[in-house]
Amino acid sequence: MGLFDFFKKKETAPEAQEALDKGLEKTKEGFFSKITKAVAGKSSVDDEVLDNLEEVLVTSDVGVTTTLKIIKRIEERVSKDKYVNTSELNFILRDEIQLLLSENNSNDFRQFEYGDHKPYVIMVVGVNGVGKTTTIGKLAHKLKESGLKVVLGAADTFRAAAVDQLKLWGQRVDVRVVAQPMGSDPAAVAFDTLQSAVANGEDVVIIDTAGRLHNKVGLMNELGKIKQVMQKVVPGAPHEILLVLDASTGQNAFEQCKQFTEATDVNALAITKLDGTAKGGVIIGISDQFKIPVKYIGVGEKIGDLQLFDKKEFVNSLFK
Ligand SMILES: Nc1nc2c(ncn2[C@@H]2O[C@H](COP(=O)(O)OP(=O)(O)O)[C@@H](O)[C@H]2O)c(=O)[nH]1
Ligand SMILES: [Mg+2]
Repeated sequence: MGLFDFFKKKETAPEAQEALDKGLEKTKEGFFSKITKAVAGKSSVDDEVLDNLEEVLVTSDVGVTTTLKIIKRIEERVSKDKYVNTSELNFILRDEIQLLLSENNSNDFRQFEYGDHKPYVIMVVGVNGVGKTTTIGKLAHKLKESGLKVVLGAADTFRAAAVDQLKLWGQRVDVRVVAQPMGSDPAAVAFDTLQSAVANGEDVVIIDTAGRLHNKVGLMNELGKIKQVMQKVVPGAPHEILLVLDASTGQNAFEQCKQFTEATDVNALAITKLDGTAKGGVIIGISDQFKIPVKYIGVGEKIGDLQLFDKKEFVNSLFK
């Protein structure tokens, strides 16, 4: 089985769709009841309806810029025929959100080619508590299930608990973890991990980092140094810089995305904790504003609660 073939499996798995629907429950409830209220008693899409809709999108954490874009498109679309009913408006809104998402990053994870890189190196970044280590554990599990040899590097050496937590995930999913004592140089851990991955012929390396957002220059230096040593061992590494964002933080997630994309070459996003929040709309705004593909979504704390982000499924689920 090729790299990342587990994607294909997911497409047909009804339990994945179920988990997504369940994970988005809170977002959907908020979204829907608000839309229903926004258009209650109206038989046409007038300025008031559009204003209400705008408010719904903004309060669903889609973000102001993206909301205005969506409203403008709906305005243009209904300008000819203002007499659309609620279900038609729902359809138009769904359609526009889907279009917007597909314009922003046409690359669905399925289409990415990983086969040329061995080991394929993923550096995971993001502020404390967003779900980096958990996402790494879940991802390692999926990759291992699909027959790949995976190794994890505990380069979040800032807190002892962080190293232990990764080791625990390593035990749970039965993958090797390279670690040094707390306070060690994160770059040295990354170096060791890559070197041993090459020696062992492992397929995927995932490096956990502390990603402390002390200040931009500090972050840039820290991540830059890790990248540099990686390249000494595996030219072109890291192939993926995965920024993890916690959906439940809403607008803070936008700010973190801004800071991290300025500090390093983030080329993939994971949005976690969609299950616990009504702020799932952040995915729409972040995709639109940063044009970085959302690859993974976290819909729970369990080992199986990581999914590939599928725009169409996501929007369908949101409007179900
Ligand atoms: N409900 C839920 N909790 C999550 C998800 N991802 C991570 N968490 C929880 O978020 C907390 C912080 O996660 P952790 O991986 O330690 O974050 P890190 O500091 O970025 O490494 C933990 O309690 C995780 O169980 C998710 O998708 N859904
Ligand atoms: Mg961690």
